Amino acid sequence: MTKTLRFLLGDQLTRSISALDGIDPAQDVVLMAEVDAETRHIRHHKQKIAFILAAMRHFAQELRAEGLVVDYVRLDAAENRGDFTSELARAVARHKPDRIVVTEPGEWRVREMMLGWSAMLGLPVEIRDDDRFFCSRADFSRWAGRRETLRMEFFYRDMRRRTGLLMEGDAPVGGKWNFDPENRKPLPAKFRAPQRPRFAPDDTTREILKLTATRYAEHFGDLEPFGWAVTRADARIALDDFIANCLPYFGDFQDAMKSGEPFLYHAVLSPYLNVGLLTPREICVAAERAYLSGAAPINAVEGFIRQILGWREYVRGIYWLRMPEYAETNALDATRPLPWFFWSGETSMNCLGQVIDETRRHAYAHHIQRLMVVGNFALLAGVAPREIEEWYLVVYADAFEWVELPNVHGMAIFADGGALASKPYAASGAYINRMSDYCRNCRHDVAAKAGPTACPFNYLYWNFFIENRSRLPRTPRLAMPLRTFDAMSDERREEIRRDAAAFFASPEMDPRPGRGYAESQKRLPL
Ligand code: FAD
Ligand code: DLZ
Ligand code: SF4
Repeated sequence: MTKTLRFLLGDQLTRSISALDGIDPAQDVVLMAEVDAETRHIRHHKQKIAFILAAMRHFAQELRAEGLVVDYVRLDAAENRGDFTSELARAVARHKPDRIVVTEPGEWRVREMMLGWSAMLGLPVEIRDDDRFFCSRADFSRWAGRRETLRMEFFYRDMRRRTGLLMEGDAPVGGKWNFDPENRKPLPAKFRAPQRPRFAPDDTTREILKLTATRYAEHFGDLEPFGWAVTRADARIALDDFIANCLPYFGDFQDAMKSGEPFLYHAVLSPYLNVGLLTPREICVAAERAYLSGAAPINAVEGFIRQILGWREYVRGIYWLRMPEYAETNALDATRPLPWFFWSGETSMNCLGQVIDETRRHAYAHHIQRLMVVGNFALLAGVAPREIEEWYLVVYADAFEWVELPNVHGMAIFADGGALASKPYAASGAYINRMSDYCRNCRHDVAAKAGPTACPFNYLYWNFFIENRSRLPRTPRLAMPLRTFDAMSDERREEIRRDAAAFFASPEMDPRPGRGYAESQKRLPL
Protein backbone atom coordinates (compact mmCIF):
# COMPACT_ATOMS: atom_id res chain seq x y z
CA MET A 1 0.00 0.00 0.00
CA THR A 2 1.20 3.49 -0.87
CA LYS A 3 1.62 5.97 1.94
CA THR A 4 1.14 9.55 0.73
CA LEU A 5 2.17 12.78 2.41
CA ARG A 6 -0.24 15.52 1.33
CA PHE A 7 1.16 19.02 1.83
CA LEU A 8 -1.47 21.78 2.08
CA LEU A 9 -0.50 25.47 1.94
CA GLY A 10 -2.17 28.35 3.76
CA ASP A 11 -4.28 29.33 0.74
CA GLN A 12 -5.44 25.77 0.07
CA LEU A 13 -8.01 25.42 2.85
CA THR A 14 -10.69 23.66 0.81
CA ARG A 15 -11.92 20.16 1.67
CA SER A 16 -12.39 19.30 -2.01
CA ILE A 17 -8.89 20.48 -3.01
CA SER A 18 -7.09 18.20 -5.46
CA ALA A 19 -4.24 17.44 -3.01
CA LEU A 20 -6.78 15.60 -0.81
CA ASP A 21 -8.41 13.65 -3.66
CA GLY A 22 -8.33 9.92 -2.92
CA ILE A 23 -6.90 10.36 0.58
CA ASP A 24 -6.60 7.15 2.60
CA PRO A 25 -7.31 8.06 6.24
CA ALA A 26 -5.63 4.87 7.44
CA GLN A 27 -2.31 5.51 5.66
CA ASP A 28 -1.92 9.09 4.56
CA VAL A 29 -0.77 12.14 6.46
CA VAL A 30 -1.78 15.74 5.77
CA LEU A 31 1.06 18.19 6.43
CA MET A 32 0.39 21.85 7.23
CA ALA A 33 3.13 24.24 8.35
CA GLU A 34 3.20 27.76 9.71
CA VAL A 35 6.53 29.08 8.48
CA ASP A 36 8.43 32.29 9.07
CA ALA A 37 9.61 32.45 5.46
CA GLU A 38 6.01 32.98 4.27
CA THR A 39 5.09 35.42 7.00
CA ARG A 40 8.27 37.47 6.63
CA HIS A 41 9.38 37.32 2.97
CA ILE A 42 7.40 40.52 2.81
CA ARG A 43 6.05 42.25 5.91
CA HIS A 44 2.38 41.32 5.52
CA HIS A 45 -0.34 43.34 7.28
CA LYS A 46 -0.84 41.95 10.80
CA GLN A 47 -4.50 41.10 10.11
CA LYS A 48 -3.51 39.17 6.99
CA ILE A 49 -1.06 36.98 8.91
CA ALA A 50 -3.54 36.38 11.74
CA PHE A 51 -6.35 35.60 9.27
CA ILE A 52 -4.30 33.01 7.37
CA LEU A 53 -2.82 31.30 10.44
CA ALA A 54 -6.16 31.21 12.29
CA ALA A 55 -7.90 29.81 9.20
CA MET A 56 -5.13 27.19 8.86
CA ARG A 57 -5.51 26.05 12.48
CA HIS A 58 -9.30 25.81 12.21
CA PHE A 59 -9.06 23.90 8.95
CA ALA A 60 -6.63 21.41 10.51
CA GLN A 61 -9.08 20.92 13.41
CA GLU A 62 -11.88 20.20 10.93
CA LEU A 63 -9.80 17.63 9.04
CA ARG A 64 -8.90 15.91 12.31
CA ALA A 65 -12.54 15.88 13.40
CA GLU A 66 -13.26 14.01 10.19
CA GLY A 67 -10.71 11.33 11.11
CA LEU A 68 -7.77 12.41 8.96
CA VAL A 69 -4.23 12.44 10.34
CA VAL A 70 -2.89 16.01 10.26
CA ASP A 71 0.72 16.81 11.11
CA TYR A 72 0.48 20.51 11.94
CA VAL A 73 3.69 22.46 12.54
CA ARG A 74 3.10 25.57 14.61
CA LEU A 75 5.05 28.76 14.09
CA ASP A 76 6.42 28.73 17.62
CA ALA A 77 7.39 25.03 17.67
CA ALA A 78 11.04 24.84 18.77
CA GLU A 79 12.02 22.50 15.93
CA ASN A 80 10.25 24.54 13.16
CA ARG A 81 12.94 25.38 10.58
CA GLY A 82 10.89 28.15 9.06
CA ASP A 83 10.32 27.39 5.37
CA PHE A 84 8.23 25.04 3.23
CA THR A 85 11.11 22.94 1.88
CA SER A 86 12.77 22.34 5.25
CA GLU A 87 9.45 21.51 6.92
CA LEU A 88 8.56 19.09 4.14
CA ALA A 89 11.96 17.41 4.50
CA ARG A 90 11.47 17.04 8.26
CA ALA A 91 7.98 15.61 7.72
CA VAL A 92 9.36 13.08 5.20
CA ALA A 93 11.87 11.94 7.84
CA ARG A 94 9.05 11.59 10.41
CA HIS A 95 6.48 9.79 8.25
CA LYS A 96 8.57 8.02 5.59
CA PRO A 97 5.95 8.35 2.83
CA ASP A 98 6.21 6.65 -0.58
CA ARG A 99 5.20 9.81 -2.38
CA ILE A 100 4.14 13.42 -1.91
CA VAL A 101 1.03 15.05 -3.35
CA VAL A 102 0.46 18.81 -3.56
CA THR A 103 -1.86 21.19 -5.35
CA GLU A 104 -0.15 23.78 -7.57
CA PRO A 105 0.49 26.98 -5.58
CA GLY A 106 -0.62 30.54 -6.25
CA GLU A 107 2.83 31.96 -6.72
CA TRP A 108 5.62 31.39 -9.23
CA ARG A 109 8.23 31.48 -6.45
CA VAL A 110 6.57 28.57 -4.62
CA ARG A 111 6.07 26.58 -7.82
CA GLU A 112 9.82 26.80 -8.49
CA MET A 113 10.35 25.47 -4.97
CA MET A 114 7.94 22.59 -5.56
CA LEU A 115 9.65 21.62 -8.81
CA GLY A 116 12.86 20.99 -6.86
CA TRP A 117 11.30 18.80 -4.16
CA SER A 118 11.36 15.43 -5.92
CA ALA A 119 15.10 15.51 -6.69
CA MET A 120 15.93 16.87 -3.26
CA LEU A 121 13.86 14.33 -1.33
CA GLY A 122 14.33 11.35 -3.64
CA LEU A 123 10.55 10.79 -3.77
CA PRO A 124 7.89 11.21 -6.44
CA VAL A 125 6.09 14.56 -6.03
CA GLU A 126 2.77 14.88 -7.82
CA ILE A 127 1.72 18.51 -8.44
CA ARG A 128 -2.00 18.51 -9.16
CA ASP A 129 -4.03 21.22 -10.91
CA ASP A 130 -5.86 23.67 -8.67
CA ASP A 131 -9.35 22.79 -9.84
CA ARG A 132 -11.04 25.32 -7.56
CA PHE A 133 -10.88 27.70 -10.53
CA PHE A 134 -13.39 27.58 -13.39
CA CYS A 135 -10.59 27.73 -15.97
CA SER A 136 -7.48 25.58 -15.73
CA ARG A 137 -4.09 26.99 -16.71
CA ALA A 138 -4.06 24.68 -19.74
CA ASP A 139 -7.52 25.87 -20.86
CA PHE A 140 -6.48 29.50 -20.53
CA SER A 141 -3.34 28.86 -22.62
CA ARG A 142 -5.50 27.25 -25.30
CA TRP A 143 -7.89 30.23 -25.26
CA ALA A 144 -4.97 32.69 -25.40
CA GLY A 145 -3.13 30.75 -28.10
CA ARG A 146 -5.77 31.56 -30.67
CA ARG A 147 -5.75 35.33 -30.09
CA GLU A 148 -3.66 38.36 -30.86
CA THR A 149 -4.94 40.43 -27.95
CA LEU A 150 -6.30 38.96 -24.75
CA ARG A 151 -9.29 40.96 -23.63
CA MET A 152 -11.25 40.07 -20.52
CA GLU A 153 -14.64 40.72 -22.11
CA PHE A 154 -14.20 37.95 -24.71
CA PHE A 155 -12.76 35.53 -22.17
CA TYR A 156 -15.73 36.25 -19.91
CA ARG A 157 -18.28 35.52 -22.63
CA ASP A 158 -16.57 32.18 -23.29
CA MET A 159 -16.70 31.40 -19.58
CA ARG A 160 -20.42 32.23 -19.46
CA ARG A 161 -21.00 29.83 -22.35
CA ARG A 162 -18.82 27.14 -20.77
CA THR A 163 -20.41 27.31 -17.31
CA GLY A 164 -23.97 28.16 -18.38
CA LEU A 165 -24.06 30.89 -15.68
CA LEU A 166 -26.66 33.55 -16.54
CA MET A 167 -27.37 31.90 -19.89
CA GLU A 168 -30.60 31.08 -21.70
CA GLY A 169 -29.45 28.53 -24.23
CA ASP A 170 -26.74 30.26 -26.26
CA ALA A 171 -27.86 33.76 -25.32
CA PRO A 172 -26.99 35.83 -22.24
CA VAL A 173 -29.83 36.31 -19.76
CA GLY A 174 -31.40 39.75 -20.24
CA GLY A 175 -30.15 39.97 -23.84
CA LYS A 176 -26.78 41.57 -23.02
CA TRP A 177 -23.43 40.21 -21.85
CA ASN A 178 -22.57 43.29 -19.83
CA PHE A 179 -24.83 45.65 -17.90
CA ASP A 180 -22.14 48.13 -16.85
CA PRO A 181 -23.69 51.14 -18.59
CA GLU A 182 -26.55 50.81 -16.05
CA ASN A 183 -24.14 50.68 -13.11
CA ARG A 184 -21.79 53.11 -11.39
CA LYS A 185 -24.10 55.67 -9.89
CA PRO A 186 -23.01 58.12 -7.18
CA LEU A 187 -24.37 57.39 -3.69
CA PRO A 188 -27.48 59.22 -2.47
CA ALA A 189 -26.72 62.18 -0.16
CA LYS A 190 -27.82 60.64 3.16
CA PHE A 191 -26.34 57.20 2.69
CA ARG A 192 -25.53 54.63 5.40
CA ALA A 193 -24.04 51.30 4.35
CA PRO A 194 -25.48 48.10 5.82
CA GLN A 195 -23.70 46.60 8.86
CA ARG A 196 -21.46 43.69 7.88
CA PRO A 197 -21.13 40.51 9.91
CA ARG A 198 -18.05 40.31 12.08
CA PHE A 199 -16.91 37.18 13.87
CA ALA A 200 -15.69 37.23 17.47
CA PRO A 201 -12.32 35.45 17.83
CA ASP A 202 -12.53 32.08 19.64
CA ASP A 203 -9.68 30.65 21.77
CA THR A 204 -7.74 29.40 18.73
CA THR A 205 -7.93 32.76 17.00
CA ARG A 206 -7.10 34.63 20.20
CA GLU A 207 -3.93 32.58 20.54
CA ILE A 208 -2.97 33.53 16.98
CA LEU A 209 -3.72 37.20 17.68
CA LYS A 210 -1.32 37.08 20.64
CA LEU A 211 1.35 35.39 18.56
CA THR A 212 0.95 37.91 15.74
CA ALA A 213 1.01 40.88 18.10
CA THR A 214 4.35 39.87 19.61
CA ARG A 215 6.06 38.36 16.58
CA TYR A 216 5.04 40.89 13.92
CA ALA A 217 4.73 44.05 16.00
CA GLU A 218 6.68 46.08 13.44
CA HIS A 219 4.49 45.04 10.47
CA PHE A 220 2.02 47.46 8.86
CA GLY A 221 -1.59 47.64 9.99
CA ASP A 222 -3.87 47.31 12.98
CA LEU A 223 -4.35 43.80 14.31
CA GLU A 224 -7.50 44.51 16.26
CA PRO A 225 -10.43 44.72 16.19
CA PHE A 226 -10.22 41.45 14.28
CA GLY A 227 -13.56 40.34 12.82
CA TRP A 228 -12.70 38.08 9.87
CA ALA A 229 -14.35 34.68 9.52
CA VAL A 230 -11.71 31.97 9.90
CA THR A 231 -13.88 28.92 9.24
CA ARG A 232 -15.89 27.85 6.24
CA ALA A 233 -19.10 27.95 8.30
CA ASP A 234 -18.59 31.61 9.20
CA ALA A 235 -17.48 32.50 5.68
CA ARG A 236 -20.81 31.01 4.48
CA ILE A 237 -22.62 33.35 6.89
CA ALA A 238 -20.73 36.28 5.34
CA LEU A 239 -21.71 35.06 1.86
CA ASP A 240 -25.40 34.68 2.77
CA ASP A 241 -25.40 38.13 4.34
CA PHE A 242 -23.88 39.68 1.22
CA ILE A 243 -26.36 37.99 -1.10
CA ALA A 244 -29.36 39.07 1.00
CA ASN A 245 -28.35 42.62 1.95
CA CYS A 246 -25.80 43.96 -0.53
CA LEU A 247 -25.94 42.15 -3.86
CA PRO A 248 -29.15 43.88 -5.02
CA TYR A 249 -27.31 47.25 -4.93
CA PHE A 250 -23.85 45.98 -5.96
CA GLY A 251 -24.04 47.18 -9.55
CA ASP A 252 -25.56 50.59 -8.90
CA PHE A 253 -22.90 51.72 -6.45
CA GLN A 254 -19.92 49.60 -7.51
CA ASP A 255 -17.62 52.55 -8.18
CA ALA A 256 -18.75 54.86 -5.39
CA MET A 257 -16.46 55.88 -2.53
CA LYS A 258 -17.44 57.51 0.76
CA SER A 259 -15.41 58.59 3.78
CA GLY A 260 -15.91 56.26 6.74
CA GLU A 261 -17.70 53.63 4.64
CA PRO A 262 -15.04 51.16 3.52
CA PHE A 263 -17.34 48.32 2.40
CA LEU A 264 -20.47 49.91 0.86
CA TYR A 265 -22.21 47.11 -1.08
CA HIS A 266 -19.03 45.16 -1.92
CA ALA A 267 -18.82 41.47 -1.07
CA VAL A 268 -15.77 41.56 1.22
CA LEU A 269 -15.37 37.89 0.36
CA SER A 270 -12.03 37.91 -1.48
CA PRO A 271 -9.89 36.72 1.48
CA TYR A 272 -12.23 33.74 1.97
CA LEU A 273 -12.22 32.97 -1.71
CA ASN A 274 -8.46 33.25 -2.05
CA VAL A 275 -7.60 30.95 0.86
CA GLY A 276 -10.30 28.48 -0.14
CA LEU A 277 -12.92 28.83 2.61
CA LEU A 278 -15.40 29.58 -0.19
CA THR A 279 -15.28 28.47 -3.81
CA PRO A 280 -15.91 30.74 -6.80
CA ARG A 281 -18.55 28.33 -8.07
CA GLU A 282 -20.68 28.43 -4.92
CA ILE A 283 -20.53 32.23 -4.83
CA CYS A 284 -21.57 32.59 -8.48
CA VAL A 285 -24.34 30.01 -8.07
CA ALA A 286 -25.67 31.83 -4.99
CA ALA A 287 -25.67 35.13 -6.92
CA GLU A 288 -27.39 33.57 -9.93
CA ARG A 289 -30.03 32.07 -7.64
CA ALA A 290 -30.72 35.53 -6.20
CA TYR A 291 -31.43 36.76 -9.72
CA LEU A 292 -33.62 33.78 -10.62
CA SER A 293 -35.69 34.17 -7.46
CA GLY A 294 -36.20 37.87 -8.10
CA ALA A 295 -34.15 38.93 -5.07
CA ALA A 296 -31.54 40.88 -7.09
CA PRO A 297 -31.67 42.63 -10.47
CA ILE A 298 -29.69 41.52 -13.51
CA ASN A 299 -27.37 44.57 -13.59
CA ALA A 300 -26.18 43.72 -10.07
CA VAL A 301 -25.89 39.98 -10.53
CA GLU A 302 -24.23 40.13 -13.95
CA GLY A 303 -21.79 42.79 -12.70
CA PHE A 304 -20.91 40.70 -9.67
CA ILE A 305 -20.54 37.38 -11.48
CA ARG A 306 -18.33 39.12 -14.08
CA GLN A 307 -15.86 40.04 -11.32
CA ILE A 308 -15.43 36.41 -10.29
CA LEU A 309 -16.05 34.40 -13.46
CA GLY A 310 -14.42 37.04 -15.65
CA TRP A 311 -11.80 39.19 -13.94
CA ARG A 312 -10.62 36.76 -11.27
CA GLU A 313 -10.14 33.88 -13.70
CA TYR A 314 -8.68 36.14 -16.38
CA VAL A 315 -5.98 37.69 -14.17
CA ARG A 316 -4.97 34.23 -12.97
CA GLY A 317 -4.71 33.07 -16.57
CA ILE A 318 -2.54 36.07 -17.50
CA TYR A 319 -0.30 35.52 -14.46
CA TRP A 320 0.55 31.92 -15.29
CA LEU A 321 0.73 32.55 -19.03
CA ARG A 322 3.20 35.43 -18.75
CA MET A 323 5.31 34.66 -15.68
CA PRO A 324 8.15 34.97 -14.88
CA GLU A 325 8.88 37.63 -17.55
CA TYR A 326 5.63 39.45 -16.70
CA ALA A 327 6.92 40.77 -13.37
CA GLU A 328 10.05 42.22 -15.03
CA THR A 329 8.42 44.52 -17.59
CA ASN A 330 8.35 48.27 -16.98
CA ALA A 331 6.66 49.66 -20.09
CA LEU A 332 6.49 53.23 -18.77
CA ASP A 333 10.02 53.22 -17.30
CA ALA A 334 8.66 54.11 -13.88
CA THR A 335 11.41 54.48 -11.28
CA ARG A 336 10.17 56.74 -8.49
CA PRO A 337 10.57 55.30 -4.97
CA LEU A 338 7.38 54.71 -2.99
CA PRO A 339 6.65 57.79 -0.86
CA TRP A 340 6.68 57.12 2.87
CA PHE A 341 3.07 58.27 3.22
CA PHE A 342 1.94 54.95 1.75
CA TRP A 343 2.93 53.45 5.10
CA SER A 344 2.17 56.35 7.44
CA GLY A 345 -1.02 57.57 5.76
CA GLU A 346 0.17 61.13 6.41
CA THR A 347 -0.57 63.02 3.22
CA SER A 348 -2.16 66.28 2.23
CA MET A 349 -4.33 64.38 -0.31
CA ASN A 350 -7.51 63.39 1.50
CA CYS A 351 -8.48 60.65 -0.97
CA LEU A 352 -5.18 58.82 -0.43
CA GLY A 353 -5.23 59.50 3.30
CA GLN A 354 -8.72 57.97 3.61
CA VAL A 355 -7.92 54.86 1.58
CA ILE A 356 -4.58 54.21 3.28
CA ASP A 357 -6.19 54.68 6.70
CA GLU A 358 -8.99 52.21 5.87
CA THR A 359 -6.38 49.80 4.52
CA ARG A 360 -4.43 50.06 7.76
CA ARG A 361 -7.55 49.43 9.85
CA HIS A 362 -9.20 46.67 7.79
CA ALA A 363 -6.54 45.15 5.45
CA TYR A 364 -9.21 45.95 2.85
CA ALA A 365 -10.08 48.59 0.29
CA HIS A 366 -12.56 48.11 -2.50
CA HIS A 367 -11.72 47.90 -6.17
CA ILE A 368 -12.14 51.55 -7.15
CA GLN A 369 -10.15 52.73 -4.16
CA ARG A 370 -7.33 50.36 -5.15
CA LEU A 371 -7.51 51.26 -8.84
CA MET A 372 -8.58 54.89 -9.13
CA VAL A 373 -7.10 56.38 -5.98
CA VAL A 374 -3.96 54.44 -4.97
CA GLY A 375 -3.21 52.82 -8.35
CA ASN A 376 -3.99 55.99 -10.27
CA PHE A 377 -1.62 57.98 -8.07
CA ALA A 378 1.17 55.39 -8.47
CA LEU A 379 0.65 55.46 -12.24
CA LEU A 380 0.64 59.26 -12.51
CA ALA A 381 3.63 59.60 -10.17
CA GLY A 382 5.60 56.87 -11.97
CA VAL A 383 6.26 54.76 -8.86
CA ALA A 384 8.61 51.84 -9.58
CA PRO A 385 6.59 48.65 -10.26
CA ARG A 386 8.35 46.49 -7.68
CA GLU A 387 7.82 49.01 -4.88
CA ILE A 388 4.12 49.55 -5.45
CA GLU A 389 3.52 45.83 -6.10
CA GLU A 390 5.09 44.90 -2.80
CA TRP A 391 2.92 47.48 -1.05
CA TYR A 392 -0.27 45.88 -2.41
CA LEU A 393 0.94 42.37 -1.59
CA VAL A 394 1.64 43.46 1.98
CA VAL A 395 -1.42 45.47 2.86
CA TYR A 396 -4.49 43.53 1.65
CA ALA A 397 -5.77 40.38 3.37
CA ASP A 398 -6.73 38.96 -0.02
CA ALA A 399 -3.35 39.58 -1.68
CA PHE A 400 -1.67 36.55 -3.24
CA GLU A 401 0.69 37.10 -6.12
CA TRP A 402 -1.38 35.38 -8.85
CA VAL A 403 -4.15 37.95 -8.34
CA GLU A 404 -2.26 40.95 -6.96
CA LEU A 405 0.43 41.16 -9.63
CA PRO A 406 -1.73 41.37 -12.78
CA ASN A 407 -4.06 43.82 -11.06
CA VAL A 408 -1.22 46.13 -10.05
CA HIS A 409 1.37 45.57 -12.77
CA GLY A 410 -1.15 45.31 -15.59
CA MET A 411 -4.35 47.08 -14.63
CA ALA A 412 -3.21 49.84 -12.27
CA ILE A 413 0.23 50.93 -13.51
CA PHE A 414 0.29 49.65 -17.10
CA ALA A 415 3.79 48.23 -16.59
CA ASP A 416 2.95 45.37 -18.99
CA GLY A 417 2.36 47.85 -21.83
CA GLY A 418 -1.24 46.76 -22.35
CA ALA A 419 -1.11 42.96 -22.12
CA LEU A 420 -4.02 43.11 -19.67
CA ALA A 421 -5.80 46.45 -20.06
CA SER A 422 -6.39 48.29 -23.33
CA LYS A 423 -5.36 51.64 -21.82
CA PRO A 424 -3.89 53.05 -18.62
CA TYR A 425 -6.51 53.85 -15.95
CA ALA A 426 -5.26 57.44 -15.57
CA ALA A 427 -7.70 60.02 -14.19
CA SER A 428 -7.64 63.56 -12.88
CA GLY A 429 -9.22 64.76 -9.64
CA ALA A 430 -12.56 65.26 -11.43
CA TYR A 431 -13.12 61.48 -11.48
CA ILE A 432 -12.40 61.11 -7.77
CA ASN A 433 -14.64 64.08 -7.03
CA ARG A 434 -17.49 62.60 -9.08
CA MET A 435 -17.32 59.20 -7.38
CA SER A 436 -16.59 60.22 -3.76
CA ASP A 437 -16.97 62.83 -1.04
CA TYR A 438 -13.20 62.98 -0.48
CA CYS A 439 -12.57 66.33 -2.17
CA ARG A 440 -14.90 68.20 0.19
CA ASN A 441 -12.45 67.79 3.06
CA CYS A 442 -9.18 68.13 1.22
CA ARG A 443 -6.52 70.83 1.51
CA HIS A 444 -6.34 70.87 -2.29
CA ASP A 445 -8.84 72.41 -4.65
CA VAL A 446 -10.18 69.86 -7.07
CA ALA A 447 -11.46 72.61 -9.38
CA ALA A 448 -8.03 74.29 -9.63
CA LYS A 449 -5.87 73.05 -12.49
CA ALA A 450 -2.58 74.78 -11.72
CA GLY A 451 -0.62 76.41 -8.93
CA PRO A 452 0.06 75.55 -5.29
CA THR A 453 -3.59 75.00 -4.28
CA ALA A 454 -4.50 72.77 -7.23
CA CYS A 455 -5.36 69.10 -6.75
CA PRO A 456 -2.12 67.18 -7.55
CA PHE A 457 -4.11 64.62 -9.57
CA ASN A 458 -5.03 67.43 -12.00
CA TYR A 459 -1.53 68.45 -13.07
CA LEU A 460 -0.04 64.94 -12.59
CA TYR A 461 -2.66 63.65 -15.04
CA TRP A 462 -1.46 65.93 -17.86
CA ASN A 463 2.15 65.49 -16.82
CA PHE A 464 1.57 61.76 -17.36
CA PHE A 465 0.66 62.52 -20.99
CA ILE A 466 3.73 64.76 -21.36
CA GLU A 467 5.99 61.98 -20.11
CA ASN A 468 4.31 59.06 -21.83
CA ARG A 469 2.68 60.40 -25.01
CA SER A 470 4.76 58.20 -27.33
CA ARG A 471 4.24 55.08 -25.22
CA LEU A 472 0.44 55.21 -25.05
CA PRO A 473 -1.56 52.63 -27.01
CA ARG A 474 -3.61 53.60 -30.05
CA THR A 475 -7.12 53.03 -28.82
CA PRO A 476 -10.34 54.95 -29.40
CA ARG A 477 -10.72 54.97 -25.59
CA LEU A 478 -7.86 57.50 -25.36
CA ALA A 479 -8.92 59.56 -28.35
CA MET A 480 -10.57 62.35 -26.35
CA PRO A 481 -7.81 63.13 -23.83
CA LEU A 482 -5.18 62.80 -26.56
CA ARG A 483 -7.00 65.36 -28.69
CA THR A 484 -7.07 67.78 -25.76
CA PHE A 485 -3.44 67.09 -24.95
CA ASP A 486 -2.23 67.47 -28.53
CA ALA A 487 -4.01 70.83 -28.77
CA MET A 488 -2.40 72.13 -25.56
CA SER A 489 -0.14 75.20 -25.83
CA ASP A 490 3.56 75.03 -24.96
CA GLU A 491 3.00 77.52 -22.13
CA ARG A 492 0.33 75.32 -20.55
CA ARG A 493 2.59 72.28 -20.84
CA GLU A 494 5.41 74.19 -19.19
CA GLU A 495 3.08 75.18 -16.33
CA ILE A 496 2.07 71.53 -15.85
CA ARG A 497 5.72 70.43 -15.84
CA ARG A 498 6.56 73.07 -13.23
CA ASP A 499 3.69 72.10 -10.92
CA ALA A 500 4.54 68.40 -11.22
CA ALA A 501 8.24 68.99 -10.60
CA ALA A 502 7.48 71.08 -7.49
CA PHE A 503 5.16 68.36 -6.19
CA PHE A 504 7.71 65.58 -6.82
CA ALA A 505 10.36 67.61 -4.99
CA SER A 506 8.09 68.25 -1.99
CA PRO A 507 8.62 66.51 1.38
CA GLU A 508 5.34 64.66 0.75
CA MET A 509 7.06 62.46 -1.84
CA ASP A 510 10.01 61.58 0.41
CA PRO A 511 10.45 57.80 0.60
CA ARG A 512 12.38 57.86 3.88
CA PRO A 513 10.72 56.78 7.14
CA GLY A 514 9.92 59.66 9.45
CA ARG A 515 10.16 62.27 6.69
CA GLY A 516 7.33 63.26 4.40
CA TYR A 517 4.29 65.47 4.71
CA ALA A 518 3.57 65.29 8.45
CA GLU A 519 7.16 66.08 9.39
CA SER A 520 7.31 68.98 6.93
CA GLN A 521 4.15 70.42 8.49
CA LYS A 522 5.73 70.26 11.96
CA ARG A 523 8.71 72.25 10.68
CA LEU A 524 6.55 75.07 9.30
CA PRO A 525 7.06 78.41 11.14
CA LEU A 526 4.17 79.16 13.49
P1 FAD B 1 -16.22 42.82 -4.87
O1 FAD B 1 -16.03 44.15 -5.46
O2 FAD B 1 -17.46 42.60 -4.12
O3 FAD B 1 -16.09 41.74 -6.05
C1 FAD B 1 -16.47 40.39 -5.85
C2 FAD B 1 -15.32 39.46 -6.09
O4 FAD B 1 -14.86 39.56 -7.42
C3 FAD B 1 -14.09 39.70 -5.23
O5 FAD B 1 -14.22 39.08 -3.97
C4 FAD B 1 -12.97 39.11 -6.05
O6 FAD B 1 -12.81 37.75 -5.78
C5 FAD B 1 -13.48 39.26 -7.49
N1 FAD B 1 -12.81 40.36 -8.17
C6 FAD B 1 -13.29 41.60 -8.40
N2 FAD B 1 -12.43 42.31 -9.15
C7 FAD B 1 -11.37 41.51 -9.36
C8 FAD B 1 -10.14 41.68 -10.05
N3 FAD B 1 -9.83 42.82 -10.68
N4 FAD B 1 -9.27 40.66 -10.03
C9 FAD B 1 -9.55 39.50 -9.41
N5 FAD B 1 -10.70 39.29 -8.75
C10 FAD B 1 -11.60 40.28 -8.74
N6 FAD B 1 -8.14 41.09 -5.57
C11 FAD B 1 -7.67 40.10 -4.82
O7 FAD B 1 -8.38 39.14 -4.55
N7 FAD B 1 -6.39 40.13 -4.34
C12 FAD B 1 -5.55 41.17 -4.60
O8 FAD B 1 -4.41 41.17 -4.15
C13 FAD B 1 -6.03 42.24 -5.39
N8 FAD B 1 -5.25 43.31 -5.66
C14 FAD B 1 -5.75 44.32 -6.43
C15 FAD B 1 -4.91 45.41 -6.74
C16 FAD B 1 -5.37 46.42 -7.55
C17 FAD B 1 -4.48 47.57 -7.93
C18 FAD B 1 -6.69 46.36 -8.06
C19 FAD B 1 -7.19 47.44 -8.95
C20 FAD B 1 -7.51 45.32 -7.75
C21 FAD B 1 -7.05 44.27 -6.94
N9 FAD B 1 -7.87 43.18 -6.63
C22 FAD B 1 -7.37 42.16 -5.87
C23 FAD B 1 -9.23 43.07 -7.20
C24 FAD B 1 -10.34 43.67 -6.32
O9 FAD B 1 -10.01 44.98 -5.97
C25 FAD B 1 -10.59 42.84 -5.09
O10 FAD B 1 -10.80 41.50 -5.45
C26 FAD B 1 -11.82 43.33 -4.35
O11 FAD B 1 -11.65 44.67 -3.98
C27 FAD B 1 -12.08 42.45 -3.16
O12 FAD B 1 -13.14 42.95 -2.40
P2 FAD B 1 -14.62 42.35 -2.46
O13 FAD B 1 -14.59 40.92 -2.09
O14 FAD B 1 -15.45 43.24 -1.64
O15 FAD B 1 -14.93 42.46 -4.00
C1 DLZ C 1 0.63 34.19 3.09
C2 DLZ C 1 0.99 33.05 3.98
C3 DLZ C 1 1.48 33.31 5.26
C4 DLZ C 1 1.57 34.69 5.80
N1 DLZ C 1 1.87 32.31 6.07
C5 DLZ C 1 1.77 31.03 5.65
C6 DLZ C 1 2.21 29.94 6.46
O1 DLZ C 1 2.71 30.12 7.56
N2 DLZ C 1 2.05 28.70 5.97
C7 DLZ C 1 1.51 28.44 4.76
O2 DLZ C 1 1.36 27.26 4.39
N3 DLZ C 1 1.13 29.45 3.97
C8 DLZ C 1 1.25 30.72 4.38
N4 DLZ C 1 0.88 31.76 3.56
C9 DLZ C 1 0.38 31.42 2.21
C10 DLZ C 1 1.53 31.12 1.25
O3 DLZ C 1 2.38 32.25 1.16
C11 DLZ C 1 0.95 30.74 -0.11
O4 DLZ C 1 0.43 29.45 0.01
C12 DLZ C 1 1.97 30.77 -1.21
O5 DLZ C 1 2.37 32.08 -1.47
C13 DLZ C 1 1.42 30.17 -2.50
O6 DLZ C 1 0.29 30.86 -2.94
FE1 SF4 D 1 -7.80 63.76 -3.85
FE2 SF4 D 1 -7.51 65.97 -5.30
FE3 SF4 D 1 -9.88 65.38 -4.27
FE4 SF4 D 1 -7.86 66.16 -2.68
S1 SF4 D 1 -8.87 67.39 -4.24
S2 SF4 D 1 -9.28 64.46 -2.32
S3 SF4 D 1 -6.11 65.24 -3.72
S4 SF4 D 1 -8.77 64.19 -5.80
